[in-house]
Amino acid sequence: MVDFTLTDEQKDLRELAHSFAEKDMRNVAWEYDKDGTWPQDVIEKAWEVGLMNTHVPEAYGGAGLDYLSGCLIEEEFGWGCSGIGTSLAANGLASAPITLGGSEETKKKYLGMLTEAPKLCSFGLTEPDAGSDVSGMKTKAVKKGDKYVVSGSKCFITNGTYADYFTVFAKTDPEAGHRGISAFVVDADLPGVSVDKKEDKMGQRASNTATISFDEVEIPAENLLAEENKGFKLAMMTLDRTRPGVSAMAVGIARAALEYATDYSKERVQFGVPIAMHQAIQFMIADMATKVEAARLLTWNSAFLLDQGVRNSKVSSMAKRFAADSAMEVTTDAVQVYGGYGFIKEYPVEKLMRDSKIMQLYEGTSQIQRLVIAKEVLLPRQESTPAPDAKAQASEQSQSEQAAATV
Ligand code: COS
Repeated sequence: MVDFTLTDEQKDLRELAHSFAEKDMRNVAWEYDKDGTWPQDVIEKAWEVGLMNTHVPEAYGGAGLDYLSGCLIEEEFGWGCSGIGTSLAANGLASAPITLGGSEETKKKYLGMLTEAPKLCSFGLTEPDAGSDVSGMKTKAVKKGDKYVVSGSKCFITNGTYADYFTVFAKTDPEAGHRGISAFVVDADLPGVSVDKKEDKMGQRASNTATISFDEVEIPAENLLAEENKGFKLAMMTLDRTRPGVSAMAVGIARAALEYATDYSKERVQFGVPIAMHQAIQFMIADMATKVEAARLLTWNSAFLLDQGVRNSKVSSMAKRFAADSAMEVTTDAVQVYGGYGFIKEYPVEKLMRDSKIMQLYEGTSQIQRLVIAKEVLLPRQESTPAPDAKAQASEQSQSEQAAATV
């Protein structure tokens, strides 16, 4: 039996995240969205109050929070502004490969960097010709003595312009398909690293999305994460751990849209009564509320499994698929409830509709999630992937030792 009764600590954390989302995100969200401005001040405040890097283990200065707690925070980020929320959460994606596969030295240096100051890091997996098809990447890392030389280009990199370092996936054995990919930490200030392009996006405009190029960048061999040629698995294990957070952010967007639509339906009068009195609107509100609730339950379950040390690939993809698609549907319906006003920027729901589209695209499209789900249903994998984190910490076994053993 699953019991989702939140602990007092989790309730306090949710309250903290909600009040931050209300006071420091929502009230500036539309301004940042309009100009596509980088929310540096919000990032610094979030870092100060402890709402960033929450999964970094305590040993490296982080909060070492469980995944369910992380989802509580990310739902509030989605509710406040998912554009700013994505900027705040992106360190979690980029640092997970280090937590999972970094040596003790690497973890001390690069995880410690995030907790000592409001620094940022970015996850470099996607390339112009390799999005869903991770194995098709062209970026190469060639071993030369005690260094690797990295060359290639990564696109759609969240926080790319402002990152202090990148976790980069590159081919170390180009003939070996997914078994020839390795992962590295690359400092952003190394010669040969350049930020080429900041994207002008439809939604989540407060988040920074850039193309990063690596021109013969020399990195120390000890910046290799996990073992050589185990990078594909490291990427998949990372995404298993971060998709619950993305799902939670989608739940937050949908919840915000539901709240706006509900309030509006009680105020807007047509045919002599508030439109909430019309069954056509009631049925939409009922479906929207059901989707929010179902998406949250799947999301919490995907995090709960991780917190129990159970492999969550299938449920993680189910949560991401369902929550992202639900956010798109619920925000579209919210615009419908507002009628013509919903299409106008002066009203809040058009931003939510634009913001939710990316939820169906980043960290794996809804179609990729279905591929993962189908594979897991048709060919279930037997091995379990230990969740790092709270439990591993409790047993005082280093996360990387545990996880790297399975990468
Ligand atoms: N955990 C650990 N290992 C995993 C894993 C997981 N969740 N998923 C797959 N693997 C392993 C498999 O066990 C297999 O190992 P072997 O080499 O020992 O056989 C290997 O990885 C390849 O797995 P699989 O055959 O399932 O890979 P496919 O190429 O069929 O599918 C997809 C890979 C399409 C699912 C993958 O490329 C993917 O997730 N793409 C989307 C990437 C994405 O989300 N991009 C967004 C970037 S972040 S914004």
